[in-house]
Amino acid sequence: MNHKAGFVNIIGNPNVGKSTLMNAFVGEKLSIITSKAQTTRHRILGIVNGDDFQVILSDTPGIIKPAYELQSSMMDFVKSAFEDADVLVYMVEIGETELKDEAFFNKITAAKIPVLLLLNKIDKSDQGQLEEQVGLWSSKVPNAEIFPISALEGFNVSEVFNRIIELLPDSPPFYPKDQLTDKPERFFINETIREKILIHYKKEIPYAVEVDTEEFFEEEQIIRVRSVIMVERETQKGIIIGHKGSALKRVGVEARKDLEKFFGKQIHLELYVKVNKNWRSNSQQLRRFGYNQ
Ligand code: GDP
Ligand code: K
Ligand code: MG
Repeated sequence: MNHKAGFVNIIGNPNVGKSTLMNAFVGEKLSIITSKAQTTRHRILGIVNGDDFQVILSDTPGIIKPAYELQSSMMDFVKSAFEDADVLVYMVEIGETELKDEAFFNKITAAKIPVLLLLNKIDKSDQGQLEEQVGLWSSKVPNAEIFPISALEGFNVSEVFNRIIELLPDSPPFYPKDQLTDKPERFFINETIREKILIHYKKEIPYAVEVDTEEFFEEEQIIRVRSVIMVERETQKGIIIGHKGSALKRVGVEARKDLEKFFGKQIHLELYVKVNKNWRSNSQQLRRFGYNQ
């Protein structure tokens, strides 16, 4: 039996549904998903194993023009996505007409590897709009195979996955077959907490926040976790904590529930908030949070 294995990189504008697709493929909630742009800050690997295949997917932050150092580091993750792929997945959503960055777009149309263009969120479109969009994208990216999909509802997702496997080279696996991702447990804890902050706080608060898990102790019955939520200013600290701690408590309760599902174990989650001025513009701090490769 031939074994196939390779790397698949998912790129596209913010909010088109890249993380939703990645999780649909992997079947676990690896990437956090919200309706806000810039939810995904890192490059995240998800690994899907079968008896005769291993697909290594990487979800990337949406393509944006960098305005501060955190954002340029996010775009370095996207650039690296062109360098090591066997298949490129370029995702657009219904109604969209262009990629935010022209240089990236030119890289896609000039790619030497197979490109699958996924037209996502077709659950929100009608037949006429769908046909018009397929026409538009097939002329814009002639080197791509186009798949209309709904990552959220799972429509056409397995067809795309099967096509990816067909396109992968014959190769032994790159990772152990029971491994799901390259990211450590602490990373998922940080991301889950950050997701709740993105959901519950408005305006600039989520973008000023970084989460760092300082302790992770796995015992027989329970996992004990302590994480710090870093903000840039005292006022933000007050907002995160909320009246009598109610806002922070809600973040903690919701994050704990998700983490208990993910780890399949009881979690004790301790959260506290700390002011760490200008972490977003400080290279040393960014490295510490895993942004600079
Ligand atoms: P990303 O920024 O490209 O990673 O996008 P996300 O996966 O975070 O999704 C952004 C938003 O689009 C979320 O609210 C998703 O629930 C939503 N979304 C993703 N896929 C679909 C889809 O197929 N249909 C619809 N209607 N919404 C979707
Ligand atoms: K998003
Ligand atoms: Mg994402």
